[in-house]
Amino acid sequence: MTDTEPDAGEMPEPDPAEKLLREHEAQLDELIADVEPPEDDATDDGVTLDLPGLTLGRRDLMKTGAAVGVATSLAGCSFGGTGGGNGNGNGASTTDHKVPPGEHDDYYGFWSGGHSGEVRVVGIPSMRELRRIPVFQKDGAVGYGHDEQTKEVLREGGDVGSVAGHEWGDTHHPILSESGGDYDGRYLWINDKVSGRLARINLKYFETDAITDIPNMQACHGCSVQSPDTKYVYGVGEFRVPVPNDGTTDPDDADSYWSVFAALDPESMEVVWQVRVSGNLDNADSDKEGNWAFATGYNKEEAFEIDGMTHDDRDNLKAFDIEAIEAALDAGEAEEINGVPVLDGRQDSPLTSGSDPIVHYIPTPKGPHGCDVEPSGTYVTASGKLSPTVTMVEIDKIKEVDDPEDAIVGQPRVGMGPLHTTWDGRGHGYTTLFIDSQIAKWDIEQAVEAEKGSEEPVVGTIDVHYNPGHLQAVEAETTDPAGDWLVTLNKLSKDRFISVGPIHPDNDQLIAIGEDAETETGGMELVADHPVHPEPHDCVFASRDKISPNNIWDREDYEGEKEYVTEDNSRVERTGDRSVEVYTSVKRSEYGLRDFTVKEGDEVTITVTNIESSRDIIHGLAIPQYAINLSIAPQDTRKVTFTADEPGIYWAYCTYFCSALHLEMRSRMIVEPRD
Ligand code: CUK
Ligand code: CUA
Repeated sequence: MTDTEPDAGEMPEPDPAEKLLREHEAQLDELIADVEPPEDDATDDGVTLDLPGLTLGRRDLMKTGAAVGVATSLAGCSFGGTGGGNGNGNGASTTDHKVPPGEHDDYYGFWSGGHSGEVRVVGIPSMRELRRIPVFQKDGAVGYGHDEQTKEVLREGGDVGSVAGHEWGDTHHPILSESGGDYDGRYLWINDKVSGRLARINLKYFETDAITDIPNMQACHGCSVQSPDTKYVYGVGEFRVPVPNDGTTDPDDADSYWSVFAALDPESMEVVWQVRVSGNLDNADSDKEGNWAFATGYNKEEAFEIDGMTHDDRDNLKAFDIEAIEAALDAGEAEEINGVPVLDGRQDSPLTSGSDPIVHYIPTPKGPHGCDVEPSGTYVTASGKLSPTVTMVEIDKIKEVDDPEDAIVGQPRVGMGPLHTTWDGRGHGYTTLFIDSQIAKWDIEQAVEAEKGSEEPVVGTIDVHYNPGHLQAVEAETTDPAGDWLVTLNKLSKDRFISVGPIHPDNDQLIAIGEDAETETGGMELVADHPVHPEPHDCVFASRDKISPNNIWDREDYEGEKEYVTEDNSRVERTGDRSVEVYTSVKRSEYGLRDFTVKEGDEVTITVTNIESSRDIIHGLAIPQYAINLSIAPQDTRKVTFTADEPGIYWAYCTYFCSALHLEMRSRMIVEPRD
C-alpha cells in the first residue's frame, strides 16, 4: 500500500468527508496503540460530514475523543467500576451464570474461529468450550482431513481457480438452519473469508460434511440463510475480483472486477444463482418471510485504494428481491459464468431499473457493516461503522417508495464505531461500539419515532473490554429470542488476563440482559470474561433442546459406502498385483487384526470399524511413518488409502486413552520387500 498522506505541495486539500474519515482512523490508531491522544487536538476547524438525516461535526468528534481518552486510560489499570465507566467492571456481577459440576448448559453456542479455520462449540451460560469442529483445515485431534471421507470434503472445497490451493480458512459467520423461523438443529453453515468458500457442518455428528468453492468470488464474507425455511444459504463475495482472472484483464478497469451475492442450495450445496452488484459487499441477513435478502457494503466508488474507497460520504444497503431474482432466472436473463447462472444486479443494469428491480440500492452513511433484521421482521438495520448511527429500513416500504432513501425510518445515534446489532425480543437492539468499547442498548420503536440522529432511543450503555466486533444474544436470529444472555466478542483483551506473550487472547464477555432497568446500563450486567484463541468473529446460540446430536454413529448412515467390519470379518484381501484391502474392527483393547502383511509398493486401503456401542469410547489408528491418523467413534467406520513404499515393520496404535490396557493396544503392519 502506498503512502496515504497527501503531499501538501502537490495535492489539493482533501474534501471534508475524506478528512473526517482519516481522523476516525487516526483515533482508532491511537486507541489501539494505547497512547494518550494529543492534548492540543482541540481546534474547531468546522469539518462536517453530511450523512443522511444528520450532520456529524467536529465537536461530536471531540466528545468521542474524550470517551476514547477514558477508555484508553482505563485500559492500563485494574478497572473496579469507578472512573468514567458505567460501574460495571470486574467482580460487579450478582447474576449467577455458573453451571455446577455435572450439570448442563442451557444453550449451545457456535463460535467462528476466524483464521484458525474452525468452529467452536461453547456452553451458555457457563462459557465452557465443549468442542472444536475443524472446517477448512486438517486437525489431528479428531482425524479430520486424515480419513478418506473428510479428505474428500477438503478436496471438494479444493483449489478451483486459486494459485496455491487452500491451506486454511477464515471463519466468520456461523449460521443455523431454520424451519418455520426457528432453529431446526440440522445444519450449521460457515463462511471462509480467505477464499470464496462456504462449508456445512452436519449437526447430527458435529462434523463438516461439505465445502463449496464458489466461482466468481474471493472472500466469502457475510453468510446467512433465507428465513423462515432455509430455502437458500447465502454467501457474500466481499472482494471485487477480476473475472476471468487469467492475465487478460486491464488492472485499472473497474468494470472487469466483480463482487457477487451467491445463493446455494442447502442440501446439494450447489450454487443456484449469483447476482453481480456494484461496490464491495460485506455482511448479510434475510427477512423473516422469504422475500428478501440484504447485504451491507463499502467502496461504492469501486476504487482500488483506500483513499478512493472512502471518497464519497455514502454507501449502500442492498436489498435483494428474491421473487424478482427467481423471475429473472426463469426469463433467461442470467448469463452462465464459470458454471453458475449470474444476473447483472449492478446499479446501471436493466435488471435493477423498471418496476421490479432485482436489487434495491438504499443509500446509507459511509461503510455500513453489520446487517441485522430484528425479530419481528419489520426492520433491517445497517450498523454504521464510520457513522455513529444505525440505519433502520422498514422492509415493507422498500417496494413502495419512489426514492429508496424514504424506506429509512430511523437512525438512532448509538455511539462511535457501531459494528453489529443483536436483539432481546423485548423491543431492544444492542449495538457494539468498536471505538467507544461499549455496547449501546436502544429501543426499536423509539428509534423510529425519534428524530434521525437522536441519542434518545439509547436506554443504556455498558463498557466492554475492549473494542467489540460482533455481539449475539441468545436465539436472536429467530422470531422469538430468549433475551436472557448476550455475548460480546471483544477484539482486544489488553490487561484482562495474565500475560501469555505478545499474541494476546481475545476476550468474549458474557452479559446478562434479562432485566430492563432504568440504570446507566439499561439493566445490562457484565458477568464473565472468557479468553479465547484467535479469532472469533461471530457466534450463534440455540436452546439445548433444539440440537440433538447422536452420541454414537448410526451405521445405516454409511451403509453402502463403507463396510461395517466385525471382529470375525477382519481380514486382508488382495485385490490386485499392487493393491490390498485391510479390514479391521477395533474395541477395547484390541484390533481385529493383531498384525497384517502387505507388499512394498502396494496401494493399501485400511477400513476400521469401532464396534463399541458405549458412548464416549473412541479409538484411534495411528501409523506415524505413513502419516495415518484416524479417529473412530463408536459404531463408526473410517478408511484411509496410502502406498506402502518402504518395507519394514510398523506399529499401528490407538491414540485415545480408552482403557487400562490402552498402552498395550497395538497392531503391526508388516511391509514385505517386493523381490
Ligand atoms: S465481521 Cu468480524 S467484526 Cu467478518 Cu461479521 Cu464484523
Ligand atoms: Cu483404544 Cu486406546
